[in-house]
Amino acid sequence: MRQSLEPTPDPGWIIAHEGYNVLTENAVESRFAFGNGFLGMRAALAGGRGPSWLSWLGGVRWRSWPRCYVAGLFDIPNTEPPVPALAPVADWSRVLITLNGKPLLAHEGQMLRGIRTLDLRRGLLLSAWTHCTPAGVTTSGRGLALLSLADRAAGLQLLRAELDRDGVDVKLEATFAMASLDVKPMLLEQDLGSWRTEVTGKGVAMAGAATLRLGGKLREPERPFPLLWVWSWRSIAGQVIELDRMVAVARAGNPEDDPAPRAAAALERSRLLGWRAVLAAHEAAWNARWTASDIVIEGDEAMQRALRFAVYHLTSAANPEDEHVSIGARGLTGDAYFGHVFWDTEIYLLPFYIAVWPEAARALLMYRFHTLPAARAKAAQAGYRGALYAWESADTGEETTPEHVVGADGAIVEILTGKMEHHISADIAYAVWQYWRATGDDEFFLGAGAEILLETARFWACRGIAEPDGKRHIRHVIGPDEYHEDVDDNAFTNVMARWNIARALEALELLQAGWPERAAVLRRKLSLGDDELADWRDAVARLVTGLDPATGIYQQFAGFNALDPLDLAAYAGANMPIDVVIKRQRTQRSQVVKQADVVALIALLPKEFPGELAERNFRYYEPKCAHGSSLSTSMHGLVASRLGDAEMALRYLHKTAALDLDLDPNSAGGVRIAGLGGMWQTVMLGFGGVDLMGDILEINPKVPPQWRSLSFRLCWKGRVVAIRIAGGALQATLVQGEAMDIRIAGATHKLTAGMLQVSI
Ligand code: IFM
Repeated sequence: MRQSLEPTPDPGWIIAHEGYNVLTENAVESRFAFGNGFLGMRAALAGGRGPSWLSWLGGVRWRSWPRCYVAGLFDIPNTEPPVPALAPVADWSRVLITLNGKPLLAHEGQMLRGIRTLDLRRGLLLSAWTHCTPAGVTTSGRGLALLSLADRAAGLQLLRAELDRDGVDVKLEATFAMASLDVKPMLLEQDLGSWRTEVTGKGVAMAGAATLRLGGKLREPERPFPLLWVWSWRSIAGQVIELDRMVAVARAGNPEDDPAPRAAAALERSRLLGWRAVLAAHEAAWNARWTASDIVIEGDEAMQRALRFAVYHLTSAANPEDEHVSIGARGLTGDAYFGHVFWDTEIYLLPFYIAVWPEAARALLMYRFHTLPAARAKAAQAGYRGALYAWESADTGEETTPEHVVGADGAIVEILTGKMEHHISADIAYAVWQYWRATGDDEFFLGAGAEILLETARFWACRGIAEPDGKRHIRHVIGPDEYHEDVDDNAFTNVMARWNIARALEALELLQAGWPERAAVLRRKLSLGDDELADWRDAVARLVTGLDPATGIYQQFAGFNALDPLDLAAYAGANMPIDVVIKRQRTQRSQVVKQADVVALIALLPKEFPGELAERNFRYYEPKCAHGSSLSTSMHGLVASRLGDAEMALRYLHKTAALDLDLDPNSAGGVRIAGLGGMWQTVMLGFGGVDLMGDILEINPKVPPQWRSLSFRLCWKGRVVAIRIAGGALQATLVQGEAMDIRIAGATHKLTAGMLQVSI
């Protein structure tokens, strides 16, 4: 049993943090968060007093923020402006220990050892501590917490501790600490509680069970209140204290649905199994995920661990069983962005799921299908046809971007992204196409994907208006570079829009050829006539792209080249974002890019940048980018690696890895999951050279010379293929599925049972 609470011995699977620092604790809690796509928890110390704040000159900010989130449980809290936000539920892992009437608190007395460990291999948060109180009583112990990947409703907490002396009056309370005042209690029984969100009327139920053993003997708890267990006893030195707690959670989407019976049934499942079997099933589920998704790098230990950290959080964030939720910008690890879903999911995360967990990718795309009606409504409201997805989306798909926020100087700042950042529609279409290409999931395409492609294409054709210059323009948008608002003909937006329309036309042709009846039904459903298709073709031909044929440079948006040049290198030492350093207005007047924009386009549509074009545009825009978003460095790393600039690519890769591993204060609001997905892309799609968009699986590796080998698995149209790149050769093994074609470094091979080795 002791083994269960000890980390996997291989350091390649371990992220550990020793000590407690009030300034970085909130970032540690995000970094060590754990989850299963339905539930997510921040890694606050179980023995703490709960949320705590740190005062600073401008007010207060939180230092510890224990939170348990349930995917899709959105309410509209009493905030200004009122936008839907994930409603946190009870922190079911809180433990309060009192020794001779005094609470045992980490920051009082002396913490002789306090270490939190993320066991990536097993999906566990582990802790170990030795603490001496001001009265000189030493306690030591270990903890384990998990949210089960085998049964997403279930959580488990184990605590093992001992005191160094006899005769101390000990009280241990295992509590369910409520996090949100905005939820109304509906039911409180001994082991079961149920609540409803105030405004949206969604339900959540939590059931709990706790046992305590002293020296191996079960003790009966007092139950003074539902979901509270209290034990009191007099200590014996070295006597082992064992607390086992199980929790089960269920969500209900509407007031008619009662989640309580489901939570109770889930708890019963865990109880029947017992904690060892719950733990074993969870570890087996993680093992299966790692078999599918582990990437092994020989020659770069730090990157090996960082990459596993990324895969750990990506795995913790998704739920293939729920197609009505998606992944917010911080997963279920923090409050930043209120749990809202951005383009981050389709552009930064989806390639990972498509390649190693297609079921999760499908569920995420189905979320976009279920929110298509809201996207149609948003387009219609703005005067367009087709589907304009919400820039920030929650449960219904309606636009949830706050219309304004209060800036650091107290002034109101209008937020225009919800009104203008339209490229989201093309980003979703891109993900749909990529998923279909890589999986061959025709059922998804026929039932959902094609409709998304057609409706987004319809939006773009309507959005790109013909003007007297004979071209079609997309005006009044914001591209990925959000420093420049309300611009015309943003190259990223326009080229993605054109690509979206072209793929919709191609999809329709494929549908008509392969499934003529389904194509006819869909066209009837969407009232898609020949005239409209002709207009789409015209849009493909006439949409402005921003490419200057004389220079081979895509102008980021109309007028970008006329802005003031800015020497970013002169601000290299500043530890604030450039728009704070030079202020908003000067930023808007300058040729400074917030995050990969044209560079993101090179990454997503490399075929639009043949020959020298990719290199030329990358070298032009890379020095202009201030990386004011965590989404930026990975795209630069991806493009640099494809261009063969391994040194620069590695630099960007390590920068991306540092986002959450170096305890950047911005991690406090949750891990930057898009950065983690981007890291995976730099390695797999960049250095590994995997192309998920082709007609057959294509691999053009460019592994940096520092790495002795790179090995991974990926799914392709129902097969599983294992790849190892080392010593100038690529080995491909068909692990599962039928023989297939594979293109390696430009040459096509047949991959059958057994191993294929190709010199590269
Ligand atoms: O989607 C991003 C956006 O591109 C930059 N600001 C943060 C958002 C959420 O991560």
